[in-house]
Amino acid sequence: MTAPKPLHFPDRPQFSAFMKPCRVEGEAHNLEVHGDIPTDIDGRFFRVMPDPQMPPFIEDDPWFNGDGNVSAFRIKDGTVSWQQRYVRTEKFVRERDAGKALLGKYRNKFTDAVRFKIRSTANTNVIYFNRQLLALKEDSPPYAMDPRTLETKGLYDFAGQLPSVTFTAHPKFDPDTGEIVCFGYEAKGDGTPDICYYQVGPDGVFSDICWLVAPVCAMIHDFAVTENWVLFPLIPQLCDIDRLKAGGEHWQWSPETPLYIGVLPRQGPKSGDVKWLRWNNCFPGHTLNAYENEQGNIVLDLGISQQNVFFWWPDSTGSAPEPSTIISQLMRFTLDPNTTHITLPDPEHQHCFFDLMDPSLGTDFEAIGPRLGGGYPLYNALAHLDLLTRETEVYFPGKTHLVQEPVFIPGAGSCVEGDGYILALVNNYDTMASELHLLDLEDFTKARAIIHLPVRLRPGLHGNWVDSRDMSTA
Ligand code: V55
Ligand code: FE
Repeated sequence: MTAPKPLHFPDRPQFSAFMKPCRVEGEAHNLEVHGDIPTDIDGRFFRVMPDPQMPPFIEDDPWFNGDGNVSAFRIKDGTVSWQQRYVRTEKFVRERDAGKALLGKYRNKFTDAVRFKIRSTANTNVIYFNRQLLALKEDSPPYAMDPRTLETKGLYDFAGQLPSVTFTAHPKFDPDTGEIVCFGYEAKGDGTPDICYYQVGPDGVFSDICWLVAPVCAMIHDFAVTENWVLFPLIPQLCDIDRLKAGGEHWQWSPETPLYIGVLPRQGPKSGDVKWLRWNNCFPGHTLNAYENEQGNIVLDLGISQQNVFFWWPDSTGSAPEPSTIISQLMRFTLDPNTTHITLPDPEHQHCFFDLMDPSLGTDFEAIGPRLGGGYPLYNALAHLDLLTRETEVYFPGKTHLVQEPVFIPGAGSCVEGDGYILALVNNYDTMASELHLLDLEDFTKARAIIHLPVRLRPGLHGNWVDSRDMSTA
C-alpha cells in the first residue's frame, strides 16, 4: 500500500462540472420526498455509473472507461434510502493500492502500466440473478455483489461454466422460464470475431452453448430475443488487433460496413445455423423488443442512427459527427431467414418508454451549458409511445434538468402491460444535485413524487428494478 498523494482530474469536459467524478461511497436514509410514493412499491432500483477513482494517465480517457460505482435505491412504505459502493474490480483494488491509475486505454491492454488478469471496469449494467447482483462490462465476466450490502464478492464465472472470456452487459430475462439469454463477443479475446451464445437457467446451469464467427470483429452491445430466435446487431465500430498492439483505440467507425444482424435459433443452435442479414450502414442502438408474427417472421424494434453515436471513436480519417447532430429513430425491421425488409405489422407490445432529446421543450441550454461537462448523450425528457394509437406523451422535468435511463416498476401484482410507474434519475443543473422522479402512468406528464438526493450522481449507463417479492430472503 502506497501512501496516497493528492490528485486532480484532467481539465477536460468529461471530468468537469456535472461530469466531475463523484467518487462517493456511502448511504443516506429516508431521503427528502416531495409528493407521495405509493406504498404498493416495494423493491430496489439498482444502477451503475462510470466514475473514475483515479485520474487516468492516458490522454482524453472516455466516459466509458470509468470505474463502476453502483447505486441502490430501496423504496418501501413510501420512503427511499440510498446506498452506493464501487465494484471492487481488480483494476479498482490495484489502483487504490498503488495510489494511481494503472489501467491504460479503454479495452487496450497493451497500454496498461501493469499486467491485469481482468480489465473489467464493471460499469455498464447491474442485474439481479440467482441471488446475486452482477455488475457487467461487455469485455469481461461479471463481478458478483451482495444485493443488500453492495459488497463485492468477486469475479463470477458461474461456478466455472462460463465458456467465453466475455459476457454481455445486456442479458435478457425470460419471465416464463426464469432463464437469462446471454452471449459474449470477442469471445476468444481481443480482436477475435468469435461470439459465444448461451442460456442460463434459474438454477444457474448453462445450456444451448453455441460458438459463432461474425463477418467482422464489431461491437455487439445490445441484442434481441424472441421465443425461438436470438438476434445480434453488429455496430459498425470495428476492432483491429494490430491497431491495439500499436497503442491505438479499440474501436474505429467503419462507414463501409453494412448493418449486419445475426439470426440464430434460440434453442439447441449449431454454428452453421446462423444467418447474417444485411442492411445499409447505420448505428444500431438499444433494442426495444422483438417477437415472432403470425407469418413466422421476426419483428425487431430497434433504435437506429444514421451517424456514429460513439463520436469519440472516429473513422479512419479521424472524422466524427458533431454530437448535437446525432439523431436516433425507432425502426421496425421484419426479418425472415433469407431477406430483410421493413414493414409496419400490428404491434404485439403497446407501451414503449424511453429517454428523449427534444430541444423545443424549453430546456435552458444557455444556463446549463457551462455546467454540463461532456462526453455522454443528453436527454431532456421521458417519453411514452403507445404503439396502438401511435401517440407519444412527454414528461418534461424542468428547464434546468436532464434525465438518465428510466426503469419501469410494475403495479403490485399487476400483469397488465404498462400498469405501473416509471422511475428515473434526473440531473438538476440548478442545484447541481441528483433527484429521482417517479411518474404514475395514470398521468405520465406529471411527477407523482420527486426525491432529492444529498449528492450529485454522474450520468450512468443501465440499471434495473428488482421487486422485493422477486428477491430471495435466503
Ligand atoms: C456501451 C457502454 C460501455 C461499453 C460499451 O452504452 C458500450 C454502450 C460503459 O461502457 O464499454
Ligand atoms: Fe446499453
